[in-house]
Amino acid sequence: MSVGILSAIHGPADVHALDAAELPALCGEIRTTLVRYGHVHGGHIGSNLGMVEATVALHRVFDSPRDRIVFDVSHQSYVHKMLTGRADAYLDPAHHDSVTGFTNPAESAHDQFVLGHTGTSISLACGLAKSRDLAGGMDGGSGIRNVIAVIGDGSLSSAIAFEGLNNAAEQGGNLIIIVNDNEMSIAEDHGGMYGTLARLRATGGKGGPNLFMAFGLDYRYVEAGNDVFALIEAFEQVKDTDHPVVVHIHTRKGLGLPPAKESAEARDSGIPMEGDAAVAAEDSMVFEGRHEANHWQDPDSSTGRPLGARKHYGSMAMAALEPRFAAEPGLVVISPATPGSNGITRAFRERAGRHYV
Ligand SMILES: Cc1ncc(C[n+]2csc(CCOP(=O)(O)OP(=O)(O)O)c2C)c(N)n1
Repeated sequence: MSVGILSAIHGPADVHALDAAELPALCGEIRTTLVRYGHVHGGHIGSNLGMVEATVALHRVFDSPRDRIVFDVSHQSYVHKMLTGRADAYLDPAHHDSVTGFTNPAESAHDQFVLGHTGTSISLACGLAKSRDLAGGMDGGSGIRNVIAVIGDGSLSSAIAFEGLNNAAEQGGNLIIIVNDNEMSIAEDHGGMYGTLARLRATGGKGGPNLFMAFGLDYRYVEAGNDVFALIEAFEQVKDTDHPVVVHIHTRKGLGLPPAKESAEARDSGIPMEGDAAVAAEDSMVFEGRHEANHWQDPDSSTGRPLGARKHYGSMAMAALEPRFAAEPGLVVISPATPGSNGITRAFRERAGRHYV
């Protein structure tokens, strides 16, 4: 595979120095690298594949680490790591374990926090922006300029994300919130907020009610969230903003993986074929399934496919609970929006109905 551009990126300055015409090829190289890395190593590949162009555009427009990028969950930071001196960890199988799957300041000055919980990025970014502004603002003593929070639509429903949105407008000052809307959490999104997001997508960001404007925030919409040039233009417009602004980008999770039905990875992983969108969402799980191969136990008795240990245990637990639903109306299975990796299949979810949250 050709990775001539990526392997010459040792930091954001190298992304700045590229010819604009090279950026789509860089995105292509990153995508190929992610897919190969996923085969060998496992990881949250689907999330990262959807964020390739946005991450390249962020590092093209902004100047990390003076401009601070705070990822939510941080499971979509592999591309960021590739562009901040850690490309080798993804290019060379011998170095695959030299980085963690999440951001980590011990790894790089370009990583702000160690985290894995959903919903945290906006509040954390508010804190960074506040410390900047207390020290005299963008040109003050903190050394911090633009503060950028990246959050997925799935994570956006977290209570702490709402705290961050609520705080941001009153706090004021420079804060850029990138809402990476790929129409999926790890599995499908749930909750009343998602109809609002869907209407915003359907109307090119013009429809109402606008959740973000209701919080008192400025708002932009980018439909072409996998077009690196459209993203660069949008990010340039908000760079150095003097007030909080949401940039809502519409991206495609798992972009670059073969369609689910033909996907050998999906077949091998034991993930049920749930149609393109759902499988795209659970691509990360596809590859995690592969990663769990070391711990594989018995194959799924109905499909003969191997199951990861966690999924295996989860599906046994669901099989034991399901017959009890009829007699125990208050019995409920609760998942932190990670059904696939816990053996809670879509078919089970449908059969469980109100017994599944
Ligand atoms: C507090 C908490 N609950 C649940 C999870 C499990 N989890 C990890 S990522 C994620 C949502 C991912 O969706 P999104 O934020 O849209 O990001 P995407 O992967 O689609 O880019 C969830 C629910 C978690 N990490 N933390």
